[in-house]
Amino acid sequence: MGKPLLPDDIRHRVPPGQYLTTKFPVLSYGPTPRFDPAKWDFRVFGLVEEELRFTYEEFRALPQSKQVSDFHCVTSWSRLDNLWEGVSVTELMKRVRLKPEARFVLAHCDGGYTTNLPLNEFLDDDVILAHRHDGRDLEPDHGWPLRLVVPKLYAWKSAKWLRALQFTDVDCRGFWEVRGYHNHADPWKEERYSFQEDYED
Ligand SMILES: Nc1nc2c(c(=O)[nH]1)N[C@H]1C(S)=C(S)[C@@H](COP(=O)(O)O)O[C@H]1N2
Ligand SMILES: [Mo]
Repeated sequence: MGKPLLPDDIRHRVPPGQYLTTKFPVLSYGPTPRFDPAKWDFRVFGLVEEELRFTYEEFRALPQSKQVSDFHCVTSWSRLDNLWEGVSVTELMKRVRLKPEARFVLAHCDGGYTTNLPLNEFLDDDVILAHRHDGRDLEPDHGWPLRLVVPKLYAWKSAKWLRALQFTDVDCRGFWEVRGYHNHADPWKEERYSFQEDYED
């Protein structure tokens, strides 16, 4: 038996090689870090005129917004219409003065996970630093208290337990990007593996 056909408007939102789920699987390398609000901070450093450091309270006091977006994991599940709440990157960047040489961002997480993005894609208006998903605080396994959400790229770029953003002039590959995953990760181009990079412009 074939798979039931999806309505066109939904089908066009599912990248090649992906199937839909309404579950929210947990994909983590390593254990879920413990969260201590007294010790937690969020930092912005690297190619900025002034480094920033927010305590948990300060970060939570920043203006909030909501985004609805789709989430595509390279292991081939996609979850549509996720409601994310938190601080949009647009809002955060009102407080950051980038040096002109800044061209890339490296996200740093509790536990040592990292992932890299080109600056222009990080600055996209759907990128958000989220603490809530579908109307609830994030579960610890899904990145509580803060995760990056980058809807247009495979979900390994959506760093959980985010603690810092580093702006750089050279591209520094992150945790999965040095372990065989594609540096860019566009699900519509199926940029899954680093060996594919050799065949691209
Ligand atoms: N810090 C951290 N962030 C991470 C990961 C991780 O292992 N550690 N896994 C990534 C991968 S591979 C995916 S698919 C998504 C999964 O998010 P979820 O577990 O909330 O579904 O988180 C990404 N962010
Ligand atoms: Mo993933």
